[in-house]
Amino acid sequence: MAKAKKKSKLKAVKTKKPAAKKAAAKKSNGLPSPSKKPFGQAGLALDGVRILDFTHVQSGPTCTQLLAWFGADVIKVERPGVGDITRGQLVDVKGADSLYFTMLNHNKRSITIDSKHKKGKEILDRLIKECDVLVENFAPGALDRMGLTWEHIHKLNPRMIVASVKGFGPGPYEDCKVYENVAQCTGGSASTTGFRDGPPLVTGAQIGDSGTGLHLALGIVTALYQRSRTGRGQKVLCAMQDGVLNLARVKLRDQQRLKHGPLTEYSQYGEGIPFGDATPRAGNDSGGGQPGRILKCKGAPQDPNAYIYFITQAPVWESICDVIGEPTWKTDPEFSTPKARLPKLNAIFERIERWTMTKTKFEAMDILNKYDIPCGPILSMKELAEDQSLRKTGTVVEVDHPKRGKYLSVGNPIKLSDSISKVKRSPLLGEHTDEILKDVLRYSAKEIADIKVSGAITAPEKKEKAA
Ligand code: CAO
Repeated sequence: MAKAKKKSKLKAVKTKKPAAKKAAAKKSNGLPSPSKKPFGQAGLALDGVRILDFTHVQSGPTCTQLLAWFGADVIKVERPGVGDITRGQLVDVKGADSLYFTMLNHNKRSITIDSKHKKGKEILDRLIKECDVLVENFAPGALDRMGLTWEHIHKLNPRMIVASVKGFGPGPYEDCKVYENVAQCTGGSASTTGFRDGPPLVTGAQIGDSGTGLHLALGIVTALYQRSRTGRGQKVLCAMQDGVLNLARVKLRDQQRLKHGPLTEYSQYGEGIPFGDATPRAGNDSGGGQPGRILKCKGAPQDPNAYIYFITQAPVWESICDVIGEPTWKTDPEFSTPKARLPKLNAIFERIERWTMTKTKFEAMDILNKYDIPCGPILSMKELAEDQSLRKTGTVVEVDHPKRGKYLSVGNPIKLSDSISKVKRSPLLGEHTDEILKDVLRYSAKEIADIKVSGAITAPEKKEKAA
């Protein structure tokens, strides 16, 4: 009897197990149970993802650098002897890779392959089979001319995601080569940047290149996520014009508002200057509904960065009046409401500037912050490079390089609590060619020796010298 009881108990346990498992899986959405490892010690977010990095200059490299910081194995393919053209552009230390290159290619491995050489093509095909994502930002058609069409890649590896940056999407300009400032101009940024009475301006922030690289990185991780469900890769395309327009979307908002009357938060409204049929340049006016300007502080204009951005946010208007010494403006109907202030913004900001000019930008920041008045000092690159809080968070990092010594770089600006980026120096040209041929592509020592003499991974000049 006791035996029978035991048996039935066992049976009950046996039958319960799969059901319990199923319920647990349902509860966790099919995900593994939460890691017991401390945060930051469970590997990196993109561990196991391998990227065939065919990028150069800035837009593509910013994308693959981000993926590398998140743990992807990024294999940068470069032309033998030359490499990414930026290695030799804006050189500051003779004989060393330029900062242009080193600051855009951290945490990657470099392999040199002549993609137009027969043996080079064979190596590339092998790499395609081993990688999850191919990222490129060649001129339109260049990848196809190498023989690496979508059909060819997809046949070799149906799981491959092929991600591209181009200047323009399909349309009249799709065949054009594009650099940063061209994208800023064609994406609507330049026409809306600068002062109304001056020419269009480009911005210092590289919204065309680095901005599009960011868009592409998001496209890639999204495609990787979809692949975990569908099992297949797809094409990801980010056109620089589209990326800039996306970042300038508030200006397309204003374009449509024009149909319904003047843009009252623009200084030109208060100055009585009529609006045309396109979003005008707005100087340093705030892009949102809260009027803002860049104002001089103590030391300006001799010090080109002794300025502060000051926002006259409506909820803190009374504090602003007290701080600048105009307490009557709190109740004066000419100044007390946002609507009443709009036509007088020039006069209001002139008065505020008379106050900011009595303070350094940091003193002004300290005082204004006590009252929650939104503001920000204009920080120079020198000040940012020396900022200790940015060093602490890893946003500004010091990196050591065998040929140039120590240099500063911008680390990963995206902080994940369970995938902590460590910035490693950029690779020397072809530094990892041998290890990738051996460990990733599993070529034998004899095969590697044959590849070396084939000319597929070495520059023609070097071959001549050796002969
Ligand atoms: N082995 C052999 N050949 C290689 C190679 C390798 N490893 N890597 C590149 N090449 C070849 C390409 O195949 C191409 O040859 P073809 O013209 O015969 O097809 C050639 O190098 C030049 O490539 P490219 O046209 O892309 O380079 P470019 O300097 O003339 O143009 C750029 C640069 C950026 C304007 C262009 O690549 C482009 O428009 N890219 C898309 C938009 C973009 O990313 N712009 C931002 C750049 S950052 O400001």
